[in-house]
This record gives sequence, C-alpha cells and structure tokens, in this order.
Amino acid sequence: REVTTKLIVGGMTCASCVNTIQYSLESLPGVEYAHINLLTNEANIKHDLNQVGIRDLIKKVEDIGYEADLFK
Ligand code: 9UX
Repeated sequence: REVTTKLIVGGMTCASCVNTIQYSLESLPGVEYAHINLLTNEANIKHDLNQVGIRDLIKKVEDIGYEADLFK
C-alpha cells in the first residue's frame, strides 16, 4: 500500500544534510521518493507500507544522526 508520510526532521543545518537524508531514505527498499525541505524541516516520503513502515523511516533518520518525528 503506497502512502505519503510527513516527518519533521531536526538537526539539519545545510543543504548537504538534506542530500544525506534524502539519499539514505531513498536507499531503503520500498521508498519511492523522499522530498526534504530545509526551511520547514519537513520530509515527505512516498513509500510502500508493506516494505517499509513509518517507524523504519524515523529510525533511519535517527541512525544517521538527525532527529525525526511524525508530523501531527
Ligand atoms: Mo552541512 Mo549537515 O556542513 O549534517 S552536512 S550541517
């Protein structure tokens, strides 16, 4: 099931952070794209819930040194 999840990402300081996070998320099987906005700290991620869940997305961002929470 394809869904788009919005996360709030903390700890991004420069454009390279955006690229790092985008690349890491898009390397996960089941992630179609990760679009990240440095100014709003939002990440919009289209993914297949059967392959990668919201917890997996958050864990990936945290594993590479940033903070992430589900946008509410
Ligand atoms: Mo930019 Mo981000 O120099 O971790 S890559 S701050």
